[in-house]
Amino acid sequence: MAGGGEGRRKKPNILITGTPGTGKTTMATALADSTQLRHINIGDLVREKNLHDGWDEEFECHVINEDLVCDELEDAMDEGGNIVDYHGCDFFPERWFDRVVVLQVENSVLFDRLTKRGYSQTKITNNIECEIFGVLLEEAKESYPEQIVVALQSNTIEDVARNVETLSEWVRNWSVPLPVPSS
Ligand code: DAT
Repeated sequence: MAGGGEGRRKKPNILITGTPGTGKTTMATALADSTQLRHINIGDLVREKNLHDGWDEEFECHVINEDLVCDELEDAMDEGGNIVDYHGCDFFPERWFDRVVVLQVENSVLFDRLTKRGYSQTKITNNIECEIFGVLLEEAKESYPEQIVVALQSNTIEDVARNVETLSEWVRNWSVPLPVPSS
């Protein structure tokens, strides 16, 4: 379907993106609790439903099959009420999302989180470079209207609480967007 889905949904769809380790899953889980929206962790979905083309030895992750993921999500996204959590954002249809949240953290915090996760040195370096260069924020701004993209810091637990509160408020105030009038 080429557009128009945003006119049908009764609840908003939110994308939470950012470099691995910035706290997407932590925040998406808390936000889903607070709003009763559905949390969709794309990494888990890809593993559970085999929506990938094998394992990438260099990057130590599954090679996600973007078409299969989008097909899998289409109905839920049309319906609305989803919090999608993934470290990439340029392959989802633009019309799916009402808000795109890019989480950011300080480098030293990210280093500690990824080290605790047991990532290899190469993977840690790749991810810290991704964070330093603001790759996900850039990708989000290129893929979605700038007014729906918001960058939020997530260094501390207090940050999570504040961000969840702000976004829950936004969800409460969200109303179905008016259809764009045809000329
Ligand atoms: P992501 O889903 O972006 O890969 P995560 O939610 O799994 O990240 O979080 C990675 C680790 O960091 C995990 O142990 C929980 C912790 N964490 C996440 N956000 C945090 C925050 N704002 N303050 C403190 N710890 C946080």
